[in-house]
Amino acid sequence: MSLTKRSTRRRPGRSAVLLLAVCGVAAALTAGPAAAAGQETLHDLASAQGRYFGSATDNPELSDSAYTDTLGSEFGQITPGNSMKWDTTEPQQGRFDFARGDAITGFAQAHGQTVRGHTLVWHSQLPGWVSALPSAQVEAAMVNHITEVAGHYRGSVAAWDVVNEPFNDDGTFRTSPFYDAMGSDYIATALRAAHAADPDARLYINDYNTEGLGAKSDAMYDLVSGLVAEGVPVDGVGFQGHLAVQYGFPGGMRQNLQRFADLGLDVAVTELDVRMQLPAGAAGLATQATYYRDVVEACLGVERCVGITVWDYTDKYSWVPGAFPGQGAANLYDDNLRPKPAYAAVRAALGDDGGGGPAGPGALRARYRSNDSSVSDNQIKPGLQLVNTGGAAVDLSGVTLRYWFTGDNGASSYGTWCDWSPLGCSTLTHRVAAMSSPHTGADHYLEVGFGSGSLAPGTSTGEMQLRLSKTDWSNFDETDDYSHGAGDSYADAPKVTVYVDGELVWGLEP
Ligand code: 9MR
Repeated sequence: MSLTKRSTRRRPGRSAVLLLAVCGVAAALTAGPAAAAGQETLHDLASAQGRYFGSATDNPELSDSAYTDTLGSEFGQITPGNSMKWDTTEPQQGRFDFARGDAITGFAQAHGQTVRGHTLVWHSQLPGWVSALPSAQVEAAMVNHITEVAGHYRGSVAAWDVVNEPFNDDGTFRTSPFYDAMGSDYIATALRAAHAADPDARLYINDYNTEGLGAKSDAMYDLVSGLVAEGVPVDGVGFQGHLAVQYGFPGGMRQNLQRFADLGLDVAVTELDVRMQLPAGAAGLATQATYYRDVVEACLGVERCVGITVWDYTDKYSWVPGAFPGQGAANLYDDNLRPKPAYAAVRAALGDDGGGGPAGPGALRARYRSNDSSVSDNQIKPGLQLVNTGGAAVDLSGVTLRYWFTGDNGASSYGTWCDWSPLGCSTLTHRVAAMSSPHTGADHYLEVGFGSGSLAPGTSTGEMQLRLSKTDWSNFDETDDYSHGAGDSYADAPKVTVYVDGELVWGLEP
């Protein structure tokens, strides 16, 4: 993205962003007009819903200008992945080094972003001298660390993860030099020290595997309920959101966030990523997109959910492959900084209506619902919509959509029908084509085209009710079909692909 574009993009002023970050309520923004030619950013979309949308980053990445172009424009909040941790900021007792953290806050200030400080008290990335301290000296060292670090960043960090990862997965307290020296009281002591050092920062406790209802989130709930009751300065709970498609989506995430909000606390998704086994296939990326969408929806469903931070926005700089060998592809953008289906899913969940979006093929997306009452009869009935999310009309004459399925046994020739379309079925073309190299879930596709016409900016074709069968009317098993979904209401469908003049512009082929 060019500097010119960046400087004209819609961005609330720093004070507005800060206000949002600290208020924890959905507030309407009085932002300037969207850049005429620029698509709204993730943060623009989130801001319109009273939230921020942020990304982690790290110092080595700041020399990658393609990376920083997007970091500085698409996101309204950043979190240093490493550079405010104890081993960086106080590698030797009493010797503080803020150079790397300052580079992050400097970047944020230059780009009108807020910063979540991460993290003051954590069992990991702790220099050896802390673990070697006699127990009686740990509290003073911890308070001094918090006082110096939070004091240094006063005014440039909007929120702190004061205590990170205090729990084991079973909900018991994790041992650490702090817990060993002070028991669980170290948490209240740390929060009080942080509040004294920076009374304006929002103070969080942050953990992973607490996104859904369960033993660990119950433990967090009990902890913060007690802190609130005692008047300890805690403002929010961070839910890291390191998810994996192979482990399922956390159960009851919205309800879980809501119960913390009901204590009068802010909640935030602080480190979102969704990993999978490599190599990433279309199915994994499509599932991943639904996880990102569901996290956004959970946050938007809770008024006190102040924002979402992804744990870096690109696979290029993900921590996942290093920590989980054989896994990765966890982020919104791929290794080449190209948006993945999850990016479109997040945009849609944030309410992107395409206003001010770019003209042209990149603005098209397919939506789908199943119109089938039976997945095992002799007809397949996809309902499709084509949406132009952009700011200019799209000529439909070169546009096609593909719905991918398996023919199963029986005839290899097909009949296709359009049962209804507000465009008029006579304006649609449809046919079934066989794939030269079948893939899992697909050996044929239904191709839908438009003889002519154009799709105005921000509009949809409306529902196109399609139907197909084999000429021998033998049955299908649709359950394993690539594009098939069970949903009976329209949703963005990255497994229904869209082409302009034969070039893929939306979705992933099988
Ligand atoms: O992203 C961080 C990575 O670069 C470090 O190597 C790693 C070391 O533990 O920490 C990563 O960030 C972690 C965060 O600070 C706390 N939650 C889990 C994150 C992923 O490990």
